[in-house]
Amino acid sequence: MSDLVTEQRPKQRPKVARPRLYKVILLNDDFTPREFVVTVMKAVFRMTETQAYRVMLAAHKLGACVVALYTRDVAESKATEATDEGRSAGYPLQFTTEPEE
Ligand code: TYC
Repeated sequence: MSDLVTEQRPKQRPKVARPRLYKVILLNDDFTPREFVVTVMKAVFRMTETQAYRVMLAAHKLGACVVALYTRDVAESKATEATDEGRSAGYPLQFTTEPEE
């Protein structure tokens, strides 16, 4: 038999805390055409026509709708990109972000 005493290693904790997620929220307005909202969401958020149409309609009826969840940097850059698409076309379309609970 070996005389080696093997010390127990301290319990290792995974140092990979889950990053906080941020919601991208689509806000309704009275001026942006529905089809334009759908086109922007398909392009920026990689949605299908059906998904984009449903989110657009929810925002239209309720005032706002969560589009997707991302890490902070991705949420902010997609919200900015989508809002800029509207501004470039002369529409007040707005996307905001907020942290998930
Ligand atoms: N309310 C707009 C209209 O009637 C369409 C629209 C829907 C605009 C959703 C923005 O987030 C929005 N033309």
